[in-house]
Amino acid sequence: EEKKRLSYEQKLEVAEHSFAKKILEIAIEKRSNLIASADFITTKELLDFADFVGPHIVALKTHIDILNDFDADETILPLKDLATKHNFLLMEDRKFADIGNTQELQFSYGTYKISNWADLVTSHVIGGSKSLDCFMNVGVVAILGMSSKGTLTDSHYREEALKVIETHPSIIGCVAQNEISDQLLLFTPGVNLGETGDDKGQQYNSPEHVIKNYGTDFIIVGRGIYKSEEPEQEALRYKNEGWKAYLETL
Ligand code: BMP
Repeated sequence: EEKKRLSYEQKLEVAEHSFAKKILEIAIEKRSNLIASADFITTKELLDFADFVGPHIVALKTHIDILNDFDADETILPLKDLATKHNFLLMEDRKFADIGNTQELQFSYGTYKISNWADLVTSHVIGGSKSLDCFMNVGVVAILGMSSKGTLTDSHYREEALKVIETHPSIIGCVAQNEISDQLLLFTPGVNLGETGDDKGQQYNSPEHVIKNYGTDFIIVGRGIYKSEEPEQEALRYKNEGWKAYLETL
């Protein structure tokens, strides 16, 4: 059953976290609720893609550790320039899942120094509330439920995870495949217009399905866009589908 939802403007009025405000402002300005997942293994592909789809997205989601040729100067500096040029946020899909001390180290040190450049990071909440205190100057998107077949994020897990999520000030929203409260932003991956899944357990729904049935605020699309012949055109298509579905639920 479709239900009425709060508009991005209404969510912006009550948003407290600076990055929640930021992503809502970008959504309103660009009339987009699309996040492109840029799962590339070379910097050149990542940067070319970011430049092509940049005008149509609110955020670019990265798995920075899959790059074969990561280099802070060659990868991150131009990526940040593109984020500024096209006005999108950088969302690192690190899915932290450890104790606070280790997460703090993983967030700021090592090869990727995520805290230097990411606006948003994903994190499991399996380590409990205190483990999330290390994420400063960034918006945390908590993993509530996964899109893959057989995921362990069942209703009991999600109920307990929500207790952590709803009380932690660094968390701006959730990655999930179900409706959540209006106070949190809902990010939904597993979105594709042409496929129902892959042969590795991924499960897909359309933008319209997730936006109308779960109240998704931001759709996350990977292969649906970056594997297509014309990624820029395809990004525009997902953007338009996503925005149309959003308007229809107001
Ligand atoms: P694709 O659209 O190509 O299936 O990619 C989905 C992206 O979203 C991947 O980067 C994956 O890591 C991420 N993702 C997901 O698919 N399901 C989840 O539950 C959580 C994710 O972060």
